[in-house]
Amino acid sequence: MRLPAEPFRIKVVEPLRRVSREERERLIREAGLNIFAVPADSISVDLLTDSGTSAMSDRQWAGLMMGDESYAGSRNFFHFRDTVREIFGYPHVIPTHQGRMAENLLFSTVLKKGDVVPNNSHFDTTRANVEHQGAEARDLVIAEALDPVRHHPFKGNLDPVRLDRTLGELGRERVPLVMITITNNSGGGQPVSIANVREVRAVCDRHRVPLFFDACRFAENSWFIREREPGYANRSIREIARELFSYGDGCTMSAKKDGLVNIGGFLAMKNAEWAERITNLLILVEGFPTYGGLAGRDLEAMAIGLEEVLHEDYLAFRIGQVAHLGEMLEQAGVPIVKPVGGHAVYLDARAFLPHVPQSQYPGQALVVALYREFGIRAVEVGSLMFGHRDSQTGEMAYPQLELVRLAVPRRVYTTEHMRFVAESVIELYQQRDRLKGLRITYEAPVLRHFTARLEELSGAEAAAIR
Ligand code: PLI
Repeated sequence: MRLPAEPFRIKVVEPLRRVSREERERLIREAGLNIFAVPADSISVDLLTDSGTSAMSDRQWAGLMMGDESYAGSRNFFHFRDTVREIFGYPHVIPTHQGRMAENLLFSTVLKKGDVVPNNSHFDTTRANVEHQGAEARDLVIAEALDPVRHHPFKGNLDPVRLDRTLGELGRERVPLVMITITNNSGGGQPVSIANVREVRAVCDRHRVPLFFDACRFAENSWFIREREPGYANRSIREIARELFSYGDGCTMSAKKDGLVNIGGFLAMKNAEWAERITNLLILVEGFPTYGGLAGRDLEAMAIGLEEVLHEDYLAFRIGQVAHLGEMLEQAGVPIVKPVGGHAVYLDARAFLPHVPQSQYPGQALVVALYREFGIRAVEVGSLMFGHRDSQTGEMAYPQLELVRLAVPRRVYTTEHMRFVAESVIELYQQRDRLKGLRITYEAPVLRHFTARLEELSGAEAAAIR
């Protein structure tokens, strides 16, 4: 694969501090082996998330200076609203400070206790916001998505047969809306095809249930449609996005991803009555409808970012950079989730560290070693994040996939940074036998991965815990 050169040149640089191995060893120990507690200026390449970590363009920075900070009717709101209408095609546009607030407003308005929301895979904040209303977040992704090495061009697809069955059983009284997450973050950043969206739409129509998108990475999803779906090779990314959204009734959006901004989000929809109720709630908890928890300048940066993310040179490099990282790892035999998704490469920690059982957090052990040895920050998406005690049996239950996500921020790192990451992971893979399992010494009752503290097991302890 030939990766195009970066389609930008660098005007401002942010120096990275050199941190010795001794200092990293001390910092990660003080952090209780939890990478969230390591200060960001002690990290060399930060692949914790692609959310809110984009580099803005010179046009976006210029847009900040054009911020109109009027309480009501800021000109930046109209620019933002018209941009969203043009790309997404939904008339009602409600700004929020980030994606989870859009989710919270939508679900607070349309869900009631006992409802069910089907989705290909809920992202964790989406799931938490559904459950916060006493409703069930039900994942209906296709079976291929659960096998890390199974190839499928659209591994994010929602299973229309299981959706039909769910809607048949529960009816529209219990399912106020269906969602599709593009790309499917929890499933490895995998895309959803237009054909699948059409099928899902048809099922929703049969049961008269609205369809919403979680649109965080819509441009990346549209790129994959052009690359992989028959009939789309000659369409522009903008046209594909417009068609995709035309099958839905609305969307939630964290613009911290494909809005190319550090903060921002929105809701957009067709239903005027829902929009009115959401707007009334927005005024109570977030802000006036023409700023929604943001400054005018943030709306301007978001309007410009939503346009820039559709540029084909940008997307060719973006998707290519992530694919290239995956390719370097795969060539060295490092086990990764395949095919590589849009925003991240996921290491398969179970295959990477077969000698560490899930009860000893192999994904987190990998995250700790990547930081200690090379200063790289990744995030565990496995037994630490999702492991829990089964309420019925009292036994520990672990997720099917034990992954480590290397999420690539947009327009931030160069090809050389990615080479450094690949070489580091490969070196770690060659020394994988030396890595030890971990044990939790502190955990919070919910979302424990953010604040948990852990320690490394000795060889004898590891054998005893198995
Ligand atoms: O972080 P927010 O509140 O702007 O957005 C929440 C959110 C919603 N849906 C999806 C698919 C996401 O990926 C998402 C946030 N993702 C984060 C923070 C990530 O690290 O992937």
